[in-house]
Amino acid sequence: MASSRCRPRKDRSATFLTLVLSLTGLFPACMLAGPPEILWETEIPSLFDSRAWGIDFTDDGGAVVVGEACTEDPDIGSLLLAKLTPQGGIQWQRTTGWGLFTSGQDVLQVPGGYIVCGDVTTEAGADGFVARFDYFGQEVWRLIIEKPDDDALFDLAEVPGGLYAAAGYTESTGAGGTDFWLVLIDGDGVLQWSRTYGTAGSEVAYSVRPRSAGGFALCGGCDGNFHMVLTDEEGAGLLSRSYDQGGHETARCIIESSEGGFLMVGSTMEEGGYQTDSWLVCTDESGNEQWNLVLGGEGTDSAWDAVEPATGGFVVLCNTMSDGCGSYDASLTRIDPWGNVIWTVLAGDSCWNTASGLALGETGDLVTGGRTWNSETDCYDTWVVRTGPEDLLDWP
Ligand SMILES: [Ca+2]
Ligand SMILES: [Ca+2]
Ligand SMILES: [Ca+2]
Ligand SMILES: [Ca+2]
Repeated sequence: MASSRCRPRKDRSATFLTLVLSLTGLFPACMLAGPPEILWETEIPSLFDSRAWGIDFTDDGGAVVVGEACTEDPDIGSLLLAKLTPQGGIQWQRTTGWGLFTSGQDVLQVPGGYIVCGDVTTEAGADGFVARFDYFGQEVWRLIIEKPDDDALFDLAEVPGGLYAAAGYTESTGAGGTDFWLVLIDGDGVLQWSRTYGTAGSEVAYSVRPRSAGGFALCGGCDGNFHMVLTDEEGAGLLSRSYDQGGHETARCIIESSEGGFLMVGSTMEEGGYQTDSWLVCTDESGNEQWNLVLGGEGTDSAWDAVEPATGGFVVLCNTMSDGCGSYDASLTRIDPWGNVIWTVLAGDSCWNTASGLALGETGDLVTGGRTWNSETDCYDTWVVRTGPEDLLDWP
């Protein structure tokens, strides 16, 4: 790897501003926070390009990542599943596949193992799948949902009652073009129901979460705008809304905040432009916009995932070419519930470093998964970065 690593940037000016605002009563004390330290980075080497798409903490304090590992032929590849120890050591890694190319998009730790979703490409096109693996990464079952045209499942969420929801897009059924696609399965991989949401235009869902009021919240892109769908418990659509920043917008992640509204994060690109910025939209529980925020600089920026720490507000995972050590770096940006930036931590070296999955541990640790350029082997390796909890005590 390149030797010139830079240290995570501590944004003391933002911390100081937060402190001043807090002392003047404009901020609740819980929003006093400094950036976390990066505890470790792990590169999982592979013969050809590999990457993580999704990540979760495990009950032993380690992490599980899922993604894909290519072969010499970039059209042939396997699902990559790897387990890391709490210290970042590679406990095991497995590749498995059921077609020409199997891509793992998201992973959840569940009792006794892991649930994964993604897509399998065969000569006939792409199909969405959900699969279960045991604690050591051996397949327990798989559900490949065969439909005639292209379909994929990008995000997984645990649903009360031992059920799992997966969301993505389908070209095979629905209102035309691609539509949001939501499936509900039980812990044995039995499909409970499958629903689509869309118009004659092109809708792709990237994220799903169960709502505290019951039912589901989905987000993604629709004809160049952020798009949100809220459903009831049976998946019947309740609300469908788009959010436009005037250019081409795609939402990658939706989370419900403890206050009852939703945060969507993704990217926006000016009409006729070629570089994106990260874009965040926060709504109330009915999808009415409360605030929105563009994050980014001169280079390309995009937001991929978000979590809500126990102290409220959000941590957003972005990839940025505007800041950091060179090419892409991954950034974690702490946002308060009103859309103010509190701190940013950057991870990466002078080469390409991007992350697409973010998970929050019980003690406030963060872990991200993506890919990093390995200049010795000239290929992308799977890359995992873990931080400690944010700094709630150490003030300048
Ligand atoms: Ca298909
Ligand atoms: Ca459609
Ligand atoms: Ca737009
Ligand atoms: Ca970099």
